Amino acid sequence: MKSQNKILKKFSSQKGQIAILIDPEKSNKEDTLIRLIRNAEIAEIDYFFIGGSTVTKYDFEKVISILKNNTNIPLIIFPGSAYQISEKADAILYLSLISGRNPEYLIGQHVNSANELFEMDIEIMPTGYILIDGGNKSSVAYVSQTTPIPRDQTNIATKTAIAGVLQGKQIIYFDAGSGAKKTIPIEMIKNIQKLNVPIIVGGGIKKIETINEYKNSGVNVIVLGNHIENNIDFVLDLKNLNKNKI
Ligand code: 1GP
Repeated sequence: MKSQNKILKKFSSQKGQIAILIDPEKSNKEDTLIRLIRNAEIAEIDYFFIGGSTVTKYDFEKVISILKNNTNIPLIIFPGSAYQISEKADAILYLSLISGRNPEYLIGQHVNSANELFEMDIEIMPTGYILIDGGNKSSVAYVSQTTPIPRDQTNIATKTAIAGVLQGKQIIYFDAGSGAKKTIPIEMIKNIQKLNVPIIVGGGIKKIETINEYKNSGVNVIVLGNHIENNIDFVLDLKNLNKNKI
């Protein structure tokens, strides 16, 4: 466990930073990953997130090694389960699925990996992970057997985020789920600005326009997964945007 909060400080330092999410179950070919890395370096992407709901340990370790060996872009684990941990990453989002009521994703998986993670030289980032209904059933909702917060229930989402911060979470992640039809409502983000913790938003983001809206509403890190898996060259469109941070 690293004592200094290098990545957390970087999260807090700017709005509109970009993370590319790599799900090793879907993206595990070395040549494709190298192309993605090169595009990400050209576009000055801020982070790679790595993880998934149903990824195997083999694919997770293979992809994390390819990334570690080929880029200096910070590598952050977005774990789907207890075995998705590695010292090759710079940090891990230590997720508690606080929109759900499944103890396995609130504490169970954490206990399973606690000893190993404690010994690792990696930054631990306690994160309140809040699933919002994205208009379709997401794999994370299915795998975690939890119900996302309805997208018109801004009050519940806000109270959940507040409770998370009061419990000591240092980051709030609003996720509409990978491949969401509808992205996280801007209103929800505005309501949690007062908490003064970095905000991550993801799920279904495909447009520069949406990214700009999030940036202007105070989102620190905007996550893109599916859309980039389907179109690696979209990363290059993020170059100018990245130069324009507020
Ligand atoms: C999902 O927030 C991420 O957990 C990213 O979603 O794959 O839809 O971009 P997408």
